[in-house]
Amino acid sequence: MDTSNEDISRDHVRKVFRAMLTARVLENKLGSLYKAGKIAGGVYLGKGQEAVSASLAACLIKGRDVYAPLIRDQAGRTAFGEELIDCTRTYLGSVEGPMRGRDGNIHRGRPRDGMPAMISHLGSAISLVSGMLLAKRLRGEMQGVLGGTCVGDGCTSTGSFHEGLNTAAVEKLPLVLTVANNQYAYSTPNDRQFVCDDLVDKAQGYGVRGHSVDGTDMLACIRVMKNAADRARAGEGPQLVVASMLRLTGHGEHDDGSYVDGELRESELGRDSIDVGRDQMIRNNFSDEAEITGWEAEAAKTVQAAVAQAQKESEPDPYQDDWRAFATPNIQGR
Ligand SMILES: Cc1ncc(C[n+]2csc(CCOP(=O)(O)OP(=O)(O)O)c2C)c(N)n1
Ligand SMILES: [Mg+2]
Repeated sequence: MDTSNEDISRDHVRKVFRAMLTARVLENKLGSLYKAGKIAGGVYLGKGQEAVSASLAACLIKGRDVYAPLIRDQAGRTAFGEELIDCTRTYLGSVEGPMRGRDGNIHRGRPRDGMPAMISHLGSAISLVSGMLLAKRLRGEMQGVLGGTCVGDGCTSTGSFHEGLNTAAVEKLPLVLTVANNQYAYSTPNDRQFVCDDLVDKAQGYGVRGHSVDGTDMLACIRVMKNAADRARAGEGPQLVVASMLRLTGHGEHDDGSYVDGELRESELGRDSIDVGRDQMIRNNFSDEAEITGWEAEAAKTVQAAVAQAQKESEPDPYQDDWRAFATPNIQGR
């Protein structure tokens, strides 16, 4: 195993890679459904960012920890334990979904499982996770708890980022804040976004520990994220992890991403973390070609079943709906 962290288990690595693979199969399907006009609203994918996403969420324990996924975190959602049916029901507007068919695509969550619904891509999750962690502290439930969320490079220029990270640092909260630096905020490149040499330099200004990682390198992401998670859980306060890569798709499926620099695409940043991960799995004997092919086939079957199920379910009925928030039981008790 080419990672120096002895306490990273084989099961942990396999879990991360399978979540990445499943997310990619699901996202390919979502992209096709969007292009076929079967999805109302936007589709926002995390292609290329799976390693970062899954390796953070794999460090979190559903039911105990707090995880606030953003639009590119399908792999993280899967690693955290979100059922695929929650995703397909939300995208396809099923009343059986966690948002009861009333909220579009990525704004879904299950707060009782420690996974709040996404508010905005631009930093609101940082304060949200911090607030949930503070609540746990006040209730005396903080022992060993961890919170995690992931934002983009563009988010680091917002007031929400500053306020959220600063407060988390002052309160010394057990938070892993990941920045997926995919080099663009929609079409705005890094050099129009910030002038520090490296986003990880910002950690020092907040008095938190910073970590850098190549976001296309699955094993490196697993190692760095586990280290950051262990430190936060142990009481060292917030950890800022900056991972670099490209998104291998548009900002959303409506966007062809043609503004992305061709040289960047050809660089190491343009590698596909799934290809890198597959190679690492085989080279380090975590799995083999046949097993991975089997995982892909299984993912395709599960995704197909989740889409078919959601497609045959009803939309919400405005005359029946009680219009309360999803966290409040509705008339059907969902
Ligand atoms: C306050 C606010 N302004 C603008 C938007 C529209 N918007 C959503 S994501 C995004 C770009 C985010 O870029 P980045 O943080 O780098 O994340 P990435 O999309 O690259 O993952 C923008 C401009 C928004 N959701 N909220
Ligand atoms: Mg970005």
